[in-house]
Amino acid sequence: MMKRSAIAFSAITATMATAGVVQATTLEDVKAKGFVQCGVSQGLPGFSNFDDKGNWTGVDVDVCRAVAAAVFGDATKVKYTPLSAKERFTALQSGEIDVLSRNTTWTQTRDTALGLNFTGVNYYDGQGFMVRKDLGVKSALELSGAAVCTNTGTTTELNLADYFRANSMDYKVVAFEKADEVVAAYDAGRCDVYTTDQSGLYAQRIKLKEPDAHMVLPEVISKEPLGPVTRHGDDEWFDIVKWTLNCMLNSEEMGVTSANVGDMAGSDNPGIKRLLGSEGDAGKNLGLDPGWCEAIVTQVGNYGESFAANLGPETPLKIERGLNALWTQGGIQYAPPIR
Ligand SMILES: N[C@@H](CCC(=O)N[C@@H](CS)C(=O)NCC(=O)O)C(=O)O
Repeated sequence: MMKRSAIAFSAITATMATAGVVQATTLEDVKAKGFVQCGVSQGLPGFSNFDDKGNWTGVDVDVCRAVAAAVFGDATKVKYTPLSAKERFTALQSGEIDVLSRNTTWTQTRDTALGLNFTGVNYYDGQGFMVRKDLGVKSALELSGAAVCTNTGTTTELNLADYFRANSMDYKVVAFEKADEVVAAYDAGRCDVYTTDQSGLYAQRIKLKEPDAHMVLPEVISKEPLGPVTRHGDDEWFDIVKWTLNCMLNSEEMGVTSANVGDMAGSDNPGIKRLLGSEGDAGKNLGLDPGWCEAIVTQVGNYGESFAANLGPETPLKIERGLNALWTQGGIQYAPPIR
C-alpha cells in the first residue's frame, strides 16, 4: 500500500514535473487497471456500509458504482478502500484512490489548500447532537459542562468548539479516530452527547443497544454539504465525477428511472435524448461512450431512487428528502443541464 503522506505526494509531483515526466490521467489509469478505486467510510449505514458478505451499499457507494457505469458500462467495476476521516485526504492526494465518496463536507480549505476538487453535493447536511432521552435535555443550549463524543479529523470537531465558545459553554471532548469507537463510547455512557452530521446520527443510532432511548436535539449548528472529491490537476476526471452526479439528478428531474430507462430511450423529449445519448455530444465531451448516463440510470438508478433505497422512509434510517429534494419539489438539489 502506498504511504499516506501529503509531503511525499507533493515531492513526487514536483520531481516528475521538473523531469518532464508525462503522467497518465486518472481516466487512463482507471481504464488500464479495469476498475475505479473508491475511498469510502469504514461503515456508515445509508452512505457506505458493507454486509457480512462484503457487499457495499449506500448513496456514497452508488456514486462509486455510477462512475464505474459511466466509464466501463459496468457498475460492478469498483474496488473500495475504507478510510477513517483522518486518512481520507492523503489517500486521495497520494493516488491510492481515484475518487473519495465518503460523507465529506465541502469546505474552503479542503477545496483549495488540500489540493482537492469537490464535484458537487450528494447530500446537504448539518451538524447535530444526540443525547439519551433520560438526560432530560431538550436543547443543545442546555449542554454546558457536558462530555461530548466525536470523531477526529472532521469538521465536527471544529464546529463543536465554535458552538460552545460562541455560547460561552464549557465542554469536554471525548474523541476517537474510528467512528465505531465513538459510538461504543457514547453507548457505554462515557459521554453525555454524541455529535456529528445529522445523517450520521440517524445512521449510527441504529448501532446503539437501545436506539429508541436516544433523541436528536433540534439545533443544526453548521452547513455540511457532503460530496464526492477528486484531486486538483485532472479536469477530465473531475468532469466525469461531477457529471456522473449530475446525470443522476437530471434523470430524477426528467422522470427517468432504472425501471423505465429502456422506454425513455425512445422518447421525443430533446432533454431526455441528450441525457440518454441518442442526441448531442455529452458522452464525447467527457471522453466516454454516448450511453454513459443511460448505463448509470439502468444499473444504479437516479438520485431519488438511490436516496429512497438507502436513506428514505422505507429504510432503517427513515430520512425525509428535506433539503435534498429536487429544486422542483421544494428542496435545493439542482443540477446544471446537459446541453
Ligand atoms: N462530514 C464531516 C464528518 C465526516 C465523518 O467522518 N463522520 C464520521 C461520523 S458520522 C464518520 O463518517 N464515520 C464513519 C466512518 O468513519 O466509517 C467531515 O467531512 O469532516
